[in-house]
Amino acid sequence: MKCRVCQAKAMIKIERHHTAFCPICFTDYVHKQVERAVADERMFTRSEEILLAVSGGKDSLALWEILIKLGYKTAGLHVDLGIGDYSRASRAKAERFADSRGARLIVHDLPNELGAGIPQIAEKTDRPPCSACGLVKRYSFNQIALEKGFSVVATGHNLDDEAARLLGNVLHWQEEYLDKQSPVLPAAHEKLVKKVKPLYRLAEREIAAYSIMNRIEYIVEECPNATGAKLLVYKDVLNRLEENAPGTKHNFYLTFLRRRSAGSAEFTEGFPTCQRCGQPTQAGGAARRKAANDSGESALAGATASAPAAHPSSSQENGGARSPLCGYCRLMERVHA
Ligand code: Q46
Repeated sequence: MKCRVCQAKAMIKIERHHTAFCPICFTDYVHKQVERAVADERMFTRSEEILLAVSGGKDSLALWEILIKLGYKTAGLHVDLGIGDYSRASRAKAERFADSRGARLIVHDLPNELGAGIPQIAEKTDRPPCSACGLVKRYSFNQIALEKGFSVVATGHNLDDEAARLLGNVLHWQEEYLDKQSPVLPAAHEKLVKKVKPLYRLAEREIAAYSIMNRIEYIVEECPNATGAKLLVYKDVLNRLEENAPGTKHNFYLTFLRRRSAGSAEFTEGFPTCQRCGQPTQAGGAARRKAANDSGESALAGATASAPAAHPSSSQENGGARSPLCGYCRLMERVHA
C-alpha cells in the first residue's frame, strides 16, 4: 500500500476517501482538514486568541498540537473535575503537554474553586455524574473565557462524537439538541462566547493515529463514569455500519449539516437572564419554539432550521420553565445548601 501523495510506504488507510498516506502526508492531510473546517465555518482567525478546552485526552491535545503548528494563538483550559486518579492523571497529561510546548494552560480546579468535585456535586444534587459534569464544564468554559477576555472556545469533538450525538438526538427526536448541533455556535448574547469544534471532519481513529505519529502523550483510560454511557453504544453501532459501508459516519453528519439552512442568530433577546450570573436562562431551540408557539407556528418548524448557540446552562432540566436562576446557579445552590 503506497501513499497517495508521495508514493512512499503508507501507514494509514482511509477507507471513506479511498486513500492511504505515509506519516508525513497524513499529518498534512489532518492539518488541511482542520484548516478547511476553520475556514468553511468561519470559526476564528489568526489574530484571535483561542481558548481550548483540554481534558488530557487524545482529541483535545491533538487539536492543541494542530492549532499550534498551524500558527494560531491558543491557551488551554483544563477543568480538574476531582474524579480521583482519573482527574489526577488527566491534569498531569495536560500540564506536561503545555510545559513541553511552552503553551499557556489555565487550570480550573473544581474541588478548590467550588468546594466539591463532580462526585460530590452529583451526590448532593441527586443527578447522574455526567449530567452534572456536562453542565459544570459548559458553564466553566464559557465563564472563564468571558473573565479572561477570550472570544472563542474550541473543543476536541471529532466526527465520531458528532455522528454518535446526532444518532442519539434523532433516535429520541431531541429537537432542542438537534437545533444546537453544529460545529459553530455563535456568541448571540453578551454573556456567551462563540463555541467551535475544529475536528468535526476527522474520525476518532485518525486523531488517534495523528497523536501516535506526533508522539502526543495523552490519557488512555476512560473516565470511570463513562462505563455504559449511551454515546458509547451509539459509537459502537456506527462503527459496525462504517465497517460495512465506509463513509457512513461522514455522510450522516455532514449531510445533516448541509441539509439545514445556514445558522441564524440565537434567540435570546427578551428572555430572562439569571439574576445571579447574568446569563440567559433560556436559549436556542427553547427560545425559538417559545417564539414560534407565541406566533402560532409549529414548534417542529425550527427543528432543523438553524444552528443557535448552546447556552452553557441550558439543558433538558430547564424544561422550558421560567426561573430567576440559570441551571448552573440552581445546581450550585443545592451543592452549597
Ligand atoms: S468526564 Fe464528566 Fe465525561 Fe466523566 S463524568 Fe461523565 S461527562 S464520563 S466526557
